[in-house]
Amino acid sequence: MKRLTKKLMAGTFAIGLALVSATGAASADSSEPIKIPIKNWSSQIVMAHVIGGMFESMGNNVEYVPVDNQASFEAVRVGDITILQEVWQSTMQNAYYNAMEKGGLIDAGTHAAETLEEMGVPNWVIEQGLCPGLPSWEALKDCSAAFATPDSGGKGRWLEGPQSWHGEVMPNRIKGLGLDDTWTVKFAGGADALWTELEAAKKEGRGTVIFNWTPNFTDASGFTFIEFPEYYDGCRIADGGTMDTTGCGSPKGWLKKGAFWKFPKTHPNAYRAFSQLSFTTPQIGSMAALVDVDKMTHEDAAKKWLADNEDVWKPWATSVLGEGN
Ligand code: TMO
Repeated sequence: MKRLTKKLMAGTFAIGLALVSATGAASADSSEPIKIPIKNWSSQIVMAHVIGGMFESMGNNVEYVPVDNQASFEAVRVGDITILQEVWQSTMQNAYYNAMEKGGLIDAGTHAAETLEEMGVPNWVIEQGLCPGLPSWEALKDCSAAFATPDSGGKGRWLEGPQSWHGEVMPNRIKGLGLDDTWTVKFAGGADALWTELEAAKKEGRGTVIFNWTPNFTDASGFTFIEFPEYYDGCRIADGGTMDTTGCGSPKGWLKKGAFWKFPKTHPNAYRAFSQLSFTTPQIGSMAALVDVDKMTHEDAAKKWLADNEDVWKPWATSVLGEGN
């Protein structure tokens, strides 16, 4: 009996070895959960569950960790979360590179999608002539009255995202452009408040200027970003700029991934898949649309997205060392 068990065990071990060499993996992933951050906009949350589903298909354990956007860069640096799946250049490059400089955060590659995070208007604001001259920012000098709200003290209102995304970038922008006599910035409590405002303004037939971004579900529904003076590195006050330069617009930027530096060691297979993963603008827009247009839960949206897009993500999950890596 003992002999038989030993033989069986030896056989199992041999099969295990064969599997390992067939996939080319030097070692198996730890069973410790991969900790994936949950923030407060739709594509980020759906993508968290898409990536989590991919990891689970590979036999990994995952845990979802709600985290404040700015705090997430320190959290990943010290390993409280394992990955960052959406690092947007305009709102997050400083936190990203600061954490990297301190040590503990590594660059895990760049998505195919180009990004823009900028103030803008739904297309019908332009079509109805509520601010002639848009999308040039100079048009704002003469149309603020059409964008006043009960909370704006008679000025035109920009509805910015939550302050945890952008800090003082937009209030500084208004001052830098000399628009602060006629325009003011209010911060939304969350992304949903931006979409609620879009619907309310349309119903009431009034103008609205909101913060928005691409990739997003609004790529398909008609949204125009305002064209500000061109961005360059250092133009913003937080980056060493002055009142003369901080009127610059947002960069047409990158969308990066990041990881805790130990992730490639503890979970070599999951890390390899994550480093290869790259989403396009329509792919990320569709993740957001499943929630914000189709009103699915984030979890169901991710399940549907994974089922509809196996040809996109399965190659990353089954990739082996030496193939495109
Ligand atoms: C960080 N965001 C994409 C919501 O601007």
